Amino acid sequence: MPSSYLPRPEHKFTFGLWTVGNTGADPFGKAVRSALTPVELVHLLAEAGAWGVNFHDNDLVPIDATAAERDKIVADFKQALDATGLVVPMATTNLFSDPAFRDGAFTSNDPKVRAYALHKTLRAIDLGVELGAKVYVFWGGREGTETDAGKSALESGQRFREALNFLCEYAIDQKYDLKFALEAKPNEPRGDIYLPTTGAMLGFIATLDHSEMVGVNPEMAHEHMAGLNFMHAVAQAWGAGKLFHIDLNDQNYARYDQDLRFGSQNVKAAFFLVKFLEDVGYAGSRHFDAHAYRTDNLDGVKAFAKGCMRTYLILKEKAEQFKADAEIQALLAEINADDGSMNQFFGLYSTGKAAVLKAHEFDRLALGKRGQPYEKLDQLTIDLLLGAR
Ligand code: GCO
Ligand code: MN
Ligand code: MN
Repeated sequence: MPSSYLPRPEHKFTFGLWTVGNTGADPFGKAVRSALTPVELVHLLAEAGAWGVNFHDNDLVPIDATAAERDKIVADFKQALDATGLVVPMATTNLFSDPAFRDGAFTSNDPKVRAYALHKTLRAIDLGVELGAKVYVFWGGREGTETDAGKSALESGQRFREALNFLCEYAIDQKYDLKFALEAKPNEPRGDIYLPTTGAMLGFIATLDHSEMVGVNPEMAHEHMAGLNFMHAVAQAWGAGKLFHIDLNDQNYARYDQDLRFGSQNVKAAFFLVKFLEDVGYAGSRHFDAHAYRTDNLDGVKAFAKGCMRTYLILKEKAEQFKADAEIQALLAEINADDGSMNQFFGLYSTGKAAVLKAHEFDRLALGKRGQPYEKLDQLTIDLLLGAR
């Protein structure tokens, strides 16, 4: 029955250096695992079966590295990629760890910080492209406020827009084959982060000079922190042609950012998400932005990485079962039944169509009497997920 759920390159599973490299440090306690080098992390990911590895500029090259140190680190990293066959589909900038960014990067009230953020990102884009990245992620972790007394939300939006317009022009100018993906998060580390949801990002993207090269990188935990349905956000992004990347993990709704192993908390939400991505034929990276429990040692980190991919593949198989299940499909056919009699009213507007529609008599009471067998369908889904079908 079950396949071996082994990850293969065509599944496009990726992890960030910061995910498997997470040492377990949190605001209440120090690291519990020793830091591995980027080269060691590449080998760990290759052994786990990942296809790709992503990084922030400073996951790879420390912020205070000399030019010679940078070149050596990049050369070693490239060698590890060659040796393992891992690719770098995405890169990003760390615009949140350094104290310089305590009040934001592109939205900082200090013009010197805003200029430094651009400088750092230009160089990080060069580094990402050098290593093969085709998607460049922007997560504005510090772009926000604790108090709105001193920072204008309107002005911050304009600053963020100008920065992205500038960076788009840079990528075009350099003839880089690169798309940008904006990642939303409602809070943490700021009290409130600007553009807190994927929907807000989509609205913002439409205001950019080069909106065609800018999409989103929705993250499951972040939409859940905002109390939203992640799959719905992903569907909106997909429908708009803007699903350039995705961050998979898990989260128990409105808590601190938990970054749990994919599918470990909300199995049903994870199922509908995987089903959606597979049904529409999403062809981008399946990136896991999560980390192992602080309780665990290195063997737990490996189990975490394998677990993310295994759960995805199990849910993918469940999605196929859902499609092949005669009883489920019969219910769906009943739910979506359409005798075509209303087609005359849909589609393109015309004066005549509106007139005929206004004159049509509807049996409103009969419409209200029709129920839908969603309880039955949902229980069949649960049975399927729990292995009872
Ligand atoms: C978080 C974010 C980050 C970003 C990463 C890449 O909550 O910390 O999800 O992990 O995804 O900085 O942009
Ligand atoms: Mn996150
Ligand atoms: Mn993320």
